[in-house]
Amino acid sequence: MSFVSDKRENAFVVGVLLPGITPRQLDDQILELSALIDTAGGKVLSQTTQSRKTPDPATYIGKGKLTTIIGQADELQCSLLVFNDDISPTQINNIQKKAGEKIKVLDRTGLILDIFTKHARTKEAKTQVELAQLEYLLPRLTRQWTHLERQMGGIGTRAGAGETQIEVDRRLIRTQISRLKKQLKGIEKQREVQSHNREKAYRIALVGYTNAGKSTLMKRLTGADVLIQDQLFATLDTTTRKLELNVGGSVLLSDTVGFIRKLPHNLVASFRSTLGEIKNVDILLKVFDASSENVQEHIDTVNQVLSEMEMEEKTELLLFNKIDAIKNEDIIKGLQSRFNEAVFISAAENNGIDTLKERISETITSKFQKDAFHINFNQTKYLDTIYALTKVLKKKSDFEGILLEVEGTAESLDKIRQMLKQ
Ligand SMILES: Nc1nc2c(ncn2[C@@H]2O[C@H](COP(=O)(O)OP(=O)(O)OP(=O)(O)O)[C@@H](O)[C@H]2O)c(=O)[nH]1
Ligand SMILES: [Mg+2]
Repeated sequence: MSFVSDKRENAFVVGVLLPGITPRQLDDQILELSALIDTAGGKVLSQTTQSRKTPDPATYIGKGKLTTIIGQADELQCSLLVFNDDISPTQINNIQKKAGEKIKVLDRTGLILDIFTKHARTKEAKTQVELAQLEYLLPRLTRQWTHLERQMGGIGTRAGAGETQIEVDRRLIRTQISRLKKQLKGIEKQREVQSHNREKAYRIALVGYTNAGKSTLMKRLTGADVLIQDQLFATLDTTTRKLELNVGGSVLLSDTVGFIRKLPHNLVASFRSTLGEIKNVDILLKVFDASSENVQEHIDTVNQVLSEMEMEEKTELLLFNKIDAIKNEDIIKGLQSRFNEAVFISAAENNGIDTLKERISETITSKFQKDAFHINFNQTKYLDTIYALTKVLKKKSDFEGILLEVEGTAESLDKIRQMLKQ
């Protein structure tokens, strides 16, 4: 079920320049919205912007302007009118009334939800998206909307539980929402068990703006066969694989869903369990597309989402990817001087990957502390765990057992101390 039909639909894009953003920023946002429309399966035929102090309470954009836009969209045979912002259910309904039956009105969240629906593969992702969609739909359920969806199909009507649920009343949707929430809780519990099993490993997650090249890097570093696409939100599920690094102890790397500015709140909330898997990681590898003009905005967005998830305090390594796509050397130099701790790579062209691995190893081992353990002969069953958790520097046998000099994280050393006490 999705908002967008298989056939490319023509879209008309509407942006409003409100105080607090510059015309240039609005242009960037509209460019990104066009990429989202493209990913959803639409094609932008035209766009327009209006400068306003506040949105029109009834129709978001001015009423006169709206009439003009609808006329133009009609002429161009656009079946989609997409707003760059999130607009209220009442506003959408009012605009939809004016637009008539041939044009569907969609806001940014509706569009992103549509892409998530299209890309969800696993049961978990599907459940999360369905929940987000139902929450989005609930206040928007009107007779007109229902009617439209049946008439038109395609972008904007793939919505949640769509065909089957739209007709039923809100009470049923609420029941479905609580059922999905329960299911997700169950999945979360399962996850906790899994991550408990992974406790022995050092954990790293790739996070960053969508389309920055996280999955490409995941594949480059671990060989994992993850989906790589020049689309937004190609990855929805977290994939975790072993990363081979010579630091002593095992290291796991996770690839995750990308972030985007104005990420719908429903989605952040329902993707909490997916992202929950990376909540306990030791290092965040923050990946950004260095060839994008909006790199600073991407960094701000990612930091903001991470702080909403209370993960802003984690140890991090900043990565600028796609340096092969930068023609002007000064851009790299500029980034290097602003972010002198960052690593510059091209995941696609295998450039800078060895340096990256070294930096990851250094980051892990810089937190290592040294300790020595005497293992009695009746404790040799613990040796495997000690080798898994630490880097063994020296090993000496004596009459009573083995003396190991090791280094590892404070947590690992603590765990071994507890284990040996038993
Ligand atoms: N030029 C260039 N393109 C790259 C590089 N790394 C990735 N790409 C391209 O960027 C696009 C996105 O790559 P992905 O690895 O899917 O990006 P992602 O961050 O996982 O994206 P989402 O999962 O959609 O959030 C693909 O077309 C890749 O081929 C790079 O180093 N240089
Ligand atoms: Mg990806």
